[in-house]
Amino acid sequence: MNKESAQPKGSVAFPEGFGWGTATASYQIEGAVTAGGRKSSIWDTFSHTAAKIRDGSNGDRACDHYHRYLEDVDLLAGLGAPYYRFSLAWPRIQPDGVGKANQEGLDFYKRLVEALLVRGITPWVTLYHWDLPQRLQDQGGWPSREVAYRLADYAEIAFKALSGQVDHWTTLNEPICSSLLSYAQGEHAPGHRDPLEAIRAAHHLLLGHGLALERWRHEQRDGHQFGITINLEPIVCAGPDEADRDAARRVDGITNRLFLDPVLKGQYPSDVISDLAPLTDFGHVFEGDLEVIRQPLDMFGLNYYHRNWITAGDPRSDRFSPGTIRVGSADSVVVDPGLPTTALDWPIDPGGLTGVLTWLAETYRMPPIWITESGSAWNDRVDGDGAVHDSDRIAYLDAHLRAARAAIDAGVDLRGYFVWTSTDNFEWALGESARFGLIYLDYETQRRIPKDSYRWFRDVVARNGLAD
Ligand code: GCO
Repeated sequence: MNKESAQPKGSVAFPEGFGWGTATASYQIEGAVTAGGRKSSIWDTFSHTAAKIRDGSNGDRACDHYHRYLEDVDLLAGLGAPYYRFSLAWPRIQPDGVGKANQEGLDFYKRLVEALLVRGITPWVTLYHWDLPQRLQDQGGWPSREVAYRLADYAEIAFKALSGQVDHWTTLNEPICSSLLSYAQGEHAPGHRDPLEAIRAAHHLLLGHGLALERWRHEQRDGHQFGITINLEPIVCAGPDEADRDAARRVDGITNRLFLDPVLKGQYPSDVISDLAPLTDFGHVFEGDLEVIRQPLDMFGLNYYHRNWITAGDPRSDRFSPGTIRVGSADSVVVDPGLPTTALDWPIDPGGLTGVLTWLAETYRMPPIWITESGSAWNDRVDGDGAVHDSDRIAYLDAHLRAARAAIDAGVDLRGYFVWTSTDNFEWALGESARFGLIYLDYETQRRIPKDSYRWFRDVVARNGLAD
């Protein structure tokens, strides 16, 4: 982190009313996977499949937030951040993904929302953060168009139950993960390796987004705000040749523009359509779909972790990083930019955050932007004094907040910044082995220990900015 701490310092103030918060996702924190009528999601199935999760863990216990939500909400209140972003578990609300609501599931979220509101915290709901009811996967999952309509029904049920108290609603979290990573790269549930399934899944997720927004707008009252969260991995061309530039363009297309362009412009990028021509003629895109997908948005959620540096090359070479190569980009290579890294070997790249924010504002007609996730994993441990001294996380957040402020200075309409995440939780394919929280979790005892970064972020929120 030395390079980071060598960045220019000095106090930094954020605009008045800036939206500080933290973010979580249902399967990552709730545990209690059979409580209250919940049935299995694709993540239950996947995490119980041998060798899918790095440390062999699963989400059965996670943070046991389903039972301990009051303790968690008290910890959020102690942080003082005005927003809390969380997702609803579809298999709690509609255990088979279809039909009438499971009242017990809705009641849990009503209690949670109530607990947040009485502590002055604004709830920010994500409808779908990847826990598709298993029954819908058995019927084809996201490669099947039907599931988009099921999402719209679920969106309506959730909205009718909670919209009296919840103003902020986002449809999807990171559709690239629930399509390409899940159906082509095999890394996320359901763990398929079929590029065509993945491209169809991407479209049906986006269609589901549009259909859900239509339902919400129909029921809308004053004060409701609607959006989507997309994660962007800005691509840097890391080689001198035309072939390198083409590789970078292709990876950017499939990673970023495949999702942004339909949502913000109502079209698929023409270069991505031709890149994918050997695979599909996009016959799964029906007339009118793109108008449904491109809806007015009140807010755009950006999740940012780092850029990727790409050259042309043979993916079987030792520079190949399988996790980031996408459908239609097989002859491209991710290269190491030589930046300091987090415990997951992810580059620490705050400059990319300023860059992507300004690029978005210059390239698209953007609604107000919120950073709905930014954070880092470290090998945290409880020290002899009983505390968790996570100075690397503090330096990381400090650098990214300076980068966010630089984008505001450059004219970007950035309204908020949510740290990923409040408490250490089940990090998908990495299980319990990656700790992203401001609060340390002892999984065995379920004890929560606020880390140094928790107190640091509390002070940032209180002063609405960074100290010297
Ligand atoms: C994602 C998700 C989060 C992750 C976080 C850290 O980006 O994958 O939205 O659920 O836990 O990003 O990887």
